[in-house]
Amino acid sequence: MSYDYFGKKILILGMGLTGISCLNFFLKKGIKPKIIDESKHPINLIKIPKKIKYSLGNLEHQWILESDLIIISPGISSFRPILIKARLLGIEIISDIELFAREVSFPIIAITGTNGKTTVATMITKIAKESGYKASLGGNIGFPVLKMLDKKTDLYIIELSSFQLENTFTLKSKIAVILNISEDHINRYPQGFQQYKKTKTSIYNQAEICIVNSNDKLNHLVFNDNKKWISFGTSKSDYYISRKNHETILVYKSKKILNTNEILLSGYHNYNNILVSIAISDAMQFPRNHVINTLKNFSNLPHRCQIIKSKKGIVWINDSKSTNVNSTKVALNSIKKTGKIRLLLGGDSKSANFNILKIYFENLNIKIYCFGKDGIKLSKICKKKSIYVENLKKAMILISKQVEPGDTVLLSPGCSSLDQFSNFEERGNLFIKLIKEIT
Ligand code: UMA
Repeated sequence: MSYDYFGKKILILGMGLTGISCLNFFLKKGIKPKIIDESKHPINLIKIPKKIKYSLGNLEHQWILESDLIIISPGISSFRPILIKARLLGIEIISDIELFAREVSFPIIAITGTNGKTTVATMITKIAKESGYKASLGGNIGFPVLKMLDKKTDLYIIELSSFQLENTFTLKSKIAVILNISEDHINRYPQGFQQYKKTKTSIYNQAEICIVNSNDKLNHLVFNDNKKWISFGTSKSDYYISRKNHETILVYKSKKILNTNEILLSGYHNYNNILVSIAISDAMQFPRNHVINTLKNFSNLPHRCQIIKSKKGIVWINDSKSTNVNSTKVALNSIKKTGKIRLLLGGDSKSANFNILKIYFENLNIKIYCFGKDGIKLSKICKKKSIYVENLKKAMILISKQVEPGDTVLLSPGCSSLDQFSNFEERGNLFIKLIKEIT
């Protein structure tokens, strides 16, 4: 079905990455939408051509109720009263994903989940390219889906957040995957976790092949409709992880696929990401040898438990992407524990409860270097193993004097970087630079 937007009053909400991609999409079709942003000084204002009417500072605008079609950016809640009112008046509100879904003719692999989406989407893109596809990767990963329409492509891999799924109705993916669902973004959903979960599972609505995590309790789904369902997770699933005799093996229907000793990534969450990537690849009939080779050599994405150096028996790991306490927990669970762990923890803790780390600190052979805005507070979680240092640089100078063969130096701050850096990338890059200077 081809959609005709001519003659419609179109309004875009949000001037971020999504809003600008939607604007360009319509401009290429010779259509001039209006655009609203609640910020008085959105950074993308310079990207708005003179001929486009825009309004800043307030969403409560008459334009909303006068529109035929509204494209909403994912950062804006669909449950805002004015948008509920617009819907009641019959005004269509859709996401950029919906616009994209209406345009594409090549297969789509759609991936969502609370954690791991970027890793799996990146793995699949690599495998698809190795297998000869001109694969494009976009979505929540930071590259709006509409921009993918400008690329020469024969396969789309899209990472989707629940926000993006909220106003998406006709996405017909070849494969839809939910990696996992745990509590997140609950403040955005008036009916709480169940509503978040339902939004996520809408990814399956019109998919051909659905890949489900057997550990997620998705009781409201009907599994015997005319779709193909593939499961992973528990030992009763099609794909699962088996741990026997100190070995961790990825298995498909009782047949061994891969021993985790053969891969660069570590940690149970990563084995799960690899397992799902194999399930997607099999469903796409990517050649197994390309799949296994790519996954064996896949190392962590920048700033995510990324091994920067392993020399003289010392491993240096950059997990600067860790901006909440749970991600530090995952990092501590995933690293190999040979000698002492030297953990760099700190920044702005956003008032989170760090006490869940206490038990880890007490049981591990660890020294914690706490820095930044909340460094002093964090050093009190396990006083006898912690030290407060003003900033990352000073902490690294201290570590350079104390580190010994067998140790792992882990930057997994568990905090926002904004107290001392512009973003987590800048924090990670400084860590990498300091490693080079020290070693
Ligand atoms: N704005 C309003 N009112 C609001 C919220 C935002 O007017 O209530 C305006 C802001 O002033 C700003 C613009 O909207 O000018 C920003 O729009 P946006 O927040 O939707 O962000 P985009 O730049 O369009 O980026 C979005 C995703 N952001 C969010 O979902 C918050 C990006 O995911 C995504 O990469 C991008 O589209 C391309 O698809 C980021 C994200 O944080 C990485 N995602 C969340 C997550 O991963 O947890 C869901």
